[in-house]
Amino acid sequence: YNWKFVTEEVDGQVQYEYAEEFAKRMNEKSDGAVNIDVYEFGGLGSETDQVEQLQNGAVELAIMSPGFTGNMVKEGQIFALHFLFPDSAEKTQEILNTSEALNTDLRKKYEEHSISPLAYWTEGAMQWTSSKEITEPADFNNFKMRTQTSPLILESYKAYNADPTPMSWSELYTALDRGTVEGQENPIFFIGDASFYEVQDHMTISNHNNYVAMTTVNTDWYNSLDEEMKSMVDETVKEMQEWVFEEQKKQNEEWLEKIKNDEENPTEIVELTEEQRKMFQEKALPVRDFYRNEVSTVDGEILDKLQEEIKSATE
Ligand code: 6CS
Repeated sequence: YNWKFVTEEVDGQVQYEYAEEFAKRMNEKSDGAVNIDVYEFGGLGSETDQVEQLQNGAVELAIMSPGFTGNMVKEGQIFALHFLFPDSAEKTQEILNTSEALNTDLRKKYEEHSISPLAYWTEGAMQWTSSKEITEPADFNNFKMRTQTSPLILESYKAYNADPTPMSWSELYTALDRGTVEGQENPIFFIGDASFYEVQDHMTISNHNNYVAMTTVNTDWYNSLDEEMKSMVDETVKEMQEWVFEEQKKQNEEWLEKIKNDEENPTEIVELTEEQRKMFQEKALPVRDFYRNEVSTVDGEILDKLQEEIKSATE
């Protein structure tokens, strides 16, 4: 077997390391029968190009961020809602692992487009970087914010009165450097490894959302695997959940220290107080109605179910 696995990140970053580890495990389990070529981001185009390659079977496996599929799989934009998941990363990951709303209902929605999400996992809490300090919603007034392409992400920043622009991360360093955009959101390891902090003066520890990535496979390809091979894939995907949680945690912690101590590229870091977070939360809450009424094709059923699951997991 020869399979292709594409990621949205480069060597050393969480998605790429995931794919390498996955490939290694599959090769060992199959006694060398499965060989997976892992592709870094860039070689096969933008994040959106990669979605198409998975859909048409040019690649069998992909790590995909729901933030780039929102124009197609509307319900997947659920991950763009700020302050939806618990603050605890562990709790959030537990919900991502067990949620029926996500692993059954949302999966079906993706499968209508030949994408099977086999797992959802966090790459860490998202923070803001910016050219000026951001500690309250008013700081976002007319602020040029880079986002991924899903409409609900743009809507979430419009709720703070910001001026969001979608773009691929491959263009983001230059855009921040030139001031085409003034800020962006990402987990800390990515802010560090992609060097965004070098061209930004401020980082706000906002924990306004978790970065969720999906391990996806082409649906027809997956369904054509024999039972033994399918189980091997499923089992490896499952094992990787714990592995990647530790990997993102390690990378996020290490990069926070590196950013703090990089004297050549000083970054002003502020952590929002609970009161400040509440101000953002208030502005973000109506976006859930937008999801229910304008985005969802099933009257917000998946959101309602997920909210119930979150409630019982945190009670
Ligand atoms: O900001 C982005 O678009 C990129 N961020 C991460 C953490 N992974 C890949 C993604 O394309």
